[in-house]
Amino acid sequence: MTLDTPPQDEPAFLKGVKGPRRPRIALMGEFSAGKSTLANLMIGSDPLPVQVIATQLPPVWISYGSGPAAIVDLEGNETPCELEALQEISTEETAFIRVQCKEEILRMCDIIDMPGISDPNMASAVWERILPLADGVIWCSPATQAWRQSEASVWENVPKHIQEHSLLLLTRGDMLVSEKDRRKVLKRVRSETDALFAASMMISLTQARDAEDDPAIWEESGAEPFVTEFLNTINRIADQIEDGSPLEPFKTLNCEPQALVENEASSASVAHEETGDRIVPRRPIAKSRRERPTPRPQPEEDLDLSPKFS
Ligand SMILES: Nc1nc2c(ncn2[C@@H]2O[C@H](COP(=O)(O)OP(=O)(O)OP(=O)(O)O)[C@@H](O)[C@H]2O)c(=O)[nH]1
Ligand SMILES: [Mg+2]
Repeated sequence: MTLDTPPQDEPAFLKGVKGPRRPRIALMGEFSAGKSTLANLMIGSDPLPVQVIATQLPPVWISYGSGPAAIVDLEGNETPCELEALQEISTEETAFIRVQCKEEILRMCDIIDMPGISDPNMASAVWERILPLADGVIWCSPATQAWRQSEASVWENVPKHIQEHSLLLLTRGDMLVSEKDRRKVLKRVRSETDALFAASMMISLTQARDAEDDPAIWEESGAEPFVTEFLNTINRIADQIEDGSPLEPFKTLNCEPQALVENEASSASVAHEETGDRIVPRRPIAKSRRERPTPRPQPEEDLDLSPKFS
């Protein structure tokens, strides 16, 4: 595998991707490590049916917009597709599946949900050809068997400039019995991955997903430090994107946990305020995936533009 150099020329399959770009974050890891659960948690609205982002699919590239889902082949030709029919896709001929939705986090970055790294039914080329296009990776590794040799051997070939904008996320933290066990695993993994990631932390994705509006459960899940590190990472990448940051400036506002912006119009108006060119990490919000709060008018100080971690 040769992943050591950034792509000199953009591959043909990117010809439909035009204009200034957002930071691109790939979600990677072994089969069933929690990548798609994380994608849904980050995006917040479960834009894709579960089976669409399950195994044996090519990378699913999710970005801000309202266009139809499309299969993008290796030459960059796009075929609109029904998300429900994606099981029949040819992974050899497909570069990625493009999905767009208008969720707040996608104003900050594109998210690429990758297939598992050692899926016996899928050639590694399927994710290897997309990986060099990512600016950073969130590597998911189940805490119960964290950081296996197979993961380490893939990661050691990932370019340094990607590694330094990447996070190691130990998922399934809830499967470890005690806090002592969690600390022990995290300590071991940190010593084994020293300098290979910008930061590493443990999370229970299912707990974070189910936290709804309960800040205590959200905090217990480990999601809070992850969100902070994630936003710091996005900020660093945005700073380094040479062709001008396409990002909407975000404003730091103190807010209560329930103060969610669900209304796109009000969200956009605040997002356009001139507040400098950095995105500032702010307090994450747990939000129900089943019942979205009704949009309600709020004074500007109460608005929150945090990623929707439902
Ligand atoms: N208990 C627990 N279960 C989790 C956690 N994260 C993910 N899961 C479960 O693990 C299973 C696999 O999760 P996915 O998100 O589909 O994993 P994936 O990495 O996308 O899997 P592939 O795409 O098939 O490689 C699902 O049943 C999730 O609910 C976690 O933090 N705790
Ligand atoms: Mg998946």
